Amino acid sequence: MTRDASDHESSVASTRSLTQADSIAAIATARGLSALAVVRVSGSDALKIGSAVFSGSSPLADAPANTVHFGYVTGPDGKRIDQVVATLFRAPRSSTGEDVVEFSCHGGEVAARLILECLLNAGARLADPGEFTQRAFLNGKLDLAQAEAVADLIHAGSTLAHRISLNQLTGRYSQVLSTLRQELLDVASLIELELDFSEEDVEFADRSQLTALLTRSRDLLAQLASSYRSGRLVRDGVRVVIGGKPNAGKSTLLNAIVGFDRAIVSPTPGTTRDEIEAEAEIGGVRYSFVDTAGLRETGDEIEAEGVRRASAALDTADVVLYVVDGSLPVDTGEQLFVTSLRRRLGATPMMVIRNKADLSNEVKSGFGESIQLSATSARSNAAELSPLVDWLTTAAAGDLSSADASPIVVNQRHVQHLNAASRAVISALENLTQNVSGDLLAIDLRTALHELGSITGEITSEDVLGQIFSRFCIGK
Ligand SMILES: Nc1nc2c(ncn2[C@@H]2O[C@H](COP(=O)(O)OP(=O)(O)OP(=O)(O)O)[C@@H](O)[C@H]2O)c(=O)[nH]1
Ligand SMILES: [Mg+2]
Repeated sequence: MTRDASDHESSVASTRSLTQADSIAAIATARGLSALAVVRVSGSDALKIGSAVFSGSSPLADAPANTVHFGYVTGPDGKRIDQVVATLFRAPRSSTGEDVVEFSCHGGEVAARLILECLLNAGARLADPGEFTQRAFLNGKLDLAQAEAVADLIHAGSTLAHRISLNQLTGRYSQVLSTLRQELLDVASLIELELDFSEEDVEFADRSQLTALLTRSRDLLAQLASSYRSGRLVRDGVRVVIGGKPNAGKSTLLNAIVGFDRAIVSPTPGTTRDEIEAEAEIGGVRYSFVDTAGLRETGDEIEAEGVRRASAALDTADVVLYVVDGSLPVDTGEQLFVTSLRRRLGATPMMVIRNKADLSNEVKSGFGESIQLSATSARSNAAELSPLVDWLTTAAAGDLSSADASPIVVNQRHVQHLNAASRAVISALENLTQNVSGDLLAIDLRTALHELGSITGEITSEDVLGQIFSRFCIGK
């Protein structure tokens, strides 16, 4: 079991030597008008470089760790550039694990840029995207899953996406994975030990305990992998396509859900042509609602293109709301269409909305699962939408009430490794029941360990690291 440890050491050591020789600087805050901006420098010369540009009551380089200093950044010509507060951290107790100085200066387009120029003049190099976080990873401040959570946190577009990323950043997810990995590592070591003593026919690893552990691992891996559907929707937002025949009230429903008159509503069938999109956050999740052209055969070329797009939009939806005009007699052709649409969508959740309940509250069966409402009334009375909202929050994003209790996977890279680990564990279980030789079992366990280690970065390659950190912005 020493193989993955040495893999890790060699890959990390070579990456470290490539990237950590110099001190890096960047603006850490977004461009634009703001009260404050932050420029930071990290590396073995950070204090020397920070000191060279700073004039305060005492030199920064001599200051103790974790201290804050008021003063000025001055240019090479001695002229003051901005009034700043410099915060100083000493290795290893800093975000990157290196010496770090952070200058809080005034916001706007100029001050931060000039301070950065001063730091570069004083010997720092402009940081690559994500390089601060990459250094934190290489210095053991964060594992890879936590480092990825930093990018997700920054990109979070909804309250829940933010919370899931924060849970991942604070290490809850990594903890679950590393506990699992450690347990598998322990039994894998025993199996390998048995192989060393193969002539003596001994069993160090209790087979019933091993079966129990592998069964538990299989279930946990399956649970994590299956949380990805919800996780992805929470991270990227849920695309809800509203379809149905002309005049059913699709645009009225869109307006009611988002709370403003986004789409044109009219009694003329065929009003909506292009897709109309509007966003709303519901229950902490970001939804993008897409109103489409009413589905019908039409001789109008423009409307026909709208219908073609509407039909294509249904196939790219995460969730479909199919609106039926409930005030009209049941159209058996439409019932057949709804049945075939459900089949076509497969696992994509779909709900039939029987609209215009204010005109007729007759229950029309034959559409499968449905919700009756009045989109017109819902525009002024949000309570009318409650059954739809309740269904959406569970159907679309799954049961996320457990987001704090058990980790939700949001990263496709992780799912691939989780699925590969899961396959290896299932194979190990099969080998165990069939009593096959220990070396096959050892191979399965090693594979599972390798896959789990790839998520948290115990095992990694420069290519993977490069790919992950290039997603970051400069300064992070
Ligand atoms: N009484 C009543 N009328 C509604 C309701 N929902 C929509 N309508 C009316 O039905 C007509 C069509 O509504 P739209 O929202 O434009 O219908 P649509 O499905 O977007 O139609 P197309 O864009 O033509 O496909 C309008 O006159 C709406 O005011 C409802 O719940 N009750
Ligand atoms: Mg419309």
